[in-house]
Amino acid sequence: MTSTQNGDKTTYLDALIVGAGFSGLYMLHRIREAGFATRVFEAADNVGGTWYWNRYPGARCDVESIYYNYTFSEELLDEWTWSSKYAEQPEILSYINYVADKFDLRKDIQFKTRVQTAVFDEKTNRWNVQLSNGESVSAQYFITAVGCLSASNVPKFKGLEHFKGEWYHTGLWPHEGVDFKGKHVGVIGTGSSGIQAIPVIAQKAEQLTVFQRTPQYSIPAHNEANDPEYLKEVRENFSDIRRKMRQSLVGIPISPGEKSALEVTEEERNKTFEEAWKKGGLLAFSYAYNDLTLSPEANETVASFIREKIREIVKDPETAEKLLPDYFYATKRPIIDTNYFETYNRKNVSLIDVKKAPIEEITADGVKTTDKEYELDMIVFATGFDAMTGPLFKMDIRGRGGVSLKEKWENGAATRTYLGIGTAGFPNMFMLTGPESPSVLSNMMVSIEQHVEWVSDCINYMREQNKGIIEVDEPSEIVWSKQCREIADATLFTKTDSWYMGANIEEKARGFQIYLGGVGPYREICDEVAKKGYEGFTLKTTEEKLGI
Ligand code: FAD
Ligand code: N01
Repeated sequence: MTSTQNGDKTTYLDALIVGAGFSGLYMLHRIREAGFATRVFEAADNVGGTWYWNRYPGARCDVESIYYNYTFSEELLDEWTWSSKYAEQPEILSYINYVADKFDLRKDIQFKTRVQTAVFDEKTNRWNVQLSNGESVSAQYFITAVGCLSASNVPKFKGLEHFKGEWYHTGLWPHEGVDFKGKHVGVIGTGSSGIQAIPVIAQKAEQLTVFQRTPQYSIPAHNEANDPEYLKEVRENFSDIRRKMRQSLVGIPISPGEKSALEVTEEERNKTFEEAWKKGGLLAFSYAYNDLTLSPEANETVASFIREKIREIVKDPETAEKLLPDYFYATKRPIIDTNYFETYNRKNVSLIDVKKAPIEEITADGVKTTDKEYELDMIVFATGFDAMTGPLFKMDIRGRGGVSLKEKWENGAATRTYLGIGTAGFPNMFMLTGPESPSVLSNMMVSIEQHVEWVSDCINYMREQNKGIIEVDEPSEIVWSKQCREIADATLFTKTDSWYMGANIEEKARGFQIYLGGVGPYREICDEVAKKGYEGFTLKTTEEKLGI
């Protein structure tokens, strides 16, 4: 509903959703079906989120496609066929577009519109939202579906503005593509994005120079076309597969090994690791034993095995040495690749260690480290994202008393949520895959569907109970945040500088913001909270709150 008063155009909604990626689209479908007046606002000019923005060469998922899709609609599962084990970005984006059309979602999405500010009005108990096009929206519920990895990070290198060539960030890739033919290209960053892009760029560029700060463990993806017989079997058994995904630790229907890496002989361990290397995949190594992310000694067994593989693949011993990682395996996201280490055997590829000789500045002609200047026609920043809190802090979100989320969380240093879904002082605000939920340490499709379903059930419950306001109780978030930290501190995750820790952004506070207890146990906790009438939250009618 839109009303105009004194020339101000305000749209009135039951629920406003920010973002049209996997989360926002399903959220829209779910609550619109339940009869709520809902609208999505999206900065891009189309649907897709991650898969709209990240169009760099080689981009694909690292969770098998058969698990990396929506599971809420049997019809949709039957209609869509993934061509390969790990679908490429264009195929995933086509899938998202297909979903948007199938469920007629576009009519309730406003594209090219950024949510800039969202302020909770304590008089009306509604969110007043300002959009980048100057329009205003008043909504009862404010739902962020902004993603954990949607705020691209180009480090503040001195001199970038003087660079004469072209430069790109993997997460803001041009739609028309980039022609590397005959070019001297520099790639800065060797995380998942860099490792996917480097082998593809190397095949096209005249010369590729990789600027590596932290060497990475990466294992072969062994991507392949999906066998129709296998897909038939998956379809026939999907109810069972879905149940296992939901009950699992990371949203993929397999369980970690039951033994410690240290309780078997070196020979047995190497046999297991050799099989994992041949099989490939995200969990092949981390799930081989039960203590690889808990015990430094156990972790070292897998780390040294992968280092040995790198030495075997990379022919030049000096380059191989530079590529050897030394942090705890899997405490940065494990990476699966197609010919990554092999790429360093190409004559047109060179590797620069920028931990040893850091980048000083970007010059008009290229990249200057403390050692020398490298002349380049193009620079690709594969430098990642201001993750988790980044996309939330890009909006000015203000709760009770005008306090901003950024202030409340002390710029991330004191992030506090209850279940990663809500935070005290911000009534009727839900964060899909928010900080302190399993989010990025799971198959995100499982976590997204679980959050969307929990939030829509909650909003339905509120309507049934004639309640208008739901707000996290402060003690609940204190306990939840403490529990998140304790679980993380018992692992090796917090012993490594990673984007999970906020360590990739200079000015960002360090802190682990992911619930590591597993998606299965997490779902049970959330279900229990709902069953007990949303225990840990306070629910009120708007009249109660207004004191009428
Ligand atoms: P996003 O897809 O990030 O969508 C958020 C949307 O919100 C964006 O379109 C953004 O433009 C919009 N937005 C943000 N702020 C505003 C604002 N203020 N106003 C308006 N719009 C706004 N996860 C996996 O589980 N498996 C994988 O294999 C996998 N592969 C990945 C590969 C890449 C290259 C990247 C970057 C991430 C990958 N992820 C993967 C994580 C991925 O982000 C999630 O799986 C999923 O796509 C997130 O969906 P989302 O809708 O929650 O967020
Ligand atoms: O980003 P990253 P990403 N100078 O932060 C380096 C998902 N994803 O886009 O490690 C020099 O991992 C930085 O070095 P260091 C997935 O969840 C999935 O690759 O900080 N270097 C690092 O090497 C993933 O984890 C897929 O020392 C600098 C790199 O840039 C997440 O998105 C594909 C630097 C950034 O790596 C992010 O991945 C892609 C500087 N100033 C993404 N600043 C799949 O395969 C940063 N770096 C599914």
